[in-house]
Amino acid sequence: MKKVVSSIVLGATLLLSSGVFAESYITNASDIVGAADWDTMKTIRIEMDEFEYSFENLELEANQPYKLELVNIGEKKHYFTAPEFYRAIATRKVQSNQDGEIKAPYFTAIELMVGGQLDLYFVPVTQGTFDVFCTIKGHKDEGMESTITIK
Ligand SMILES: [Cu+2]
Repeated sequence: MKKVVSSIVLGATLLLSSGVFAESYITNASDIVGAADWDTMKTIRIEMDEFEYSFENLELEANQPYKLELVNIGEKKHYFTAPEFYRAIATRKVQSNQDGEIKAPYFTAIELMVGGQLDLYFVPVTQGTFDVFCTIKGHKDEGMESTITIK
């Protein structure tokens, strides 16, 4: 009997977590990315340093294609961690001009080495204000957090 109960609990947990997963990011991202007019893309350079991002609140327009150039101009590694934001956008790719590109349905964090640059290509979809912060120990406490608003 105990085994049956735990199977039911496990099944429910799997169902629940897969449902949450499906709702937690833009599932038709490739359609949105494909329909976007990338000739109208706006490029925004974001610099990361000790211990801040080069914006306090970044305002983006929904349905407007963007390239965020994430650049680490500091002397330490930094993260662009923004789990809610990445789930609110249709991601096209993350590209390094030197090393290639990564295509994924969404990201949760992007890490920049000292002197590194990665470009995030995406279309904002879900309106709201989302936190971005550095997950390296102590950096957020030093002030390395900002917000991104999709209007
Ligand atoms: Cu940092």
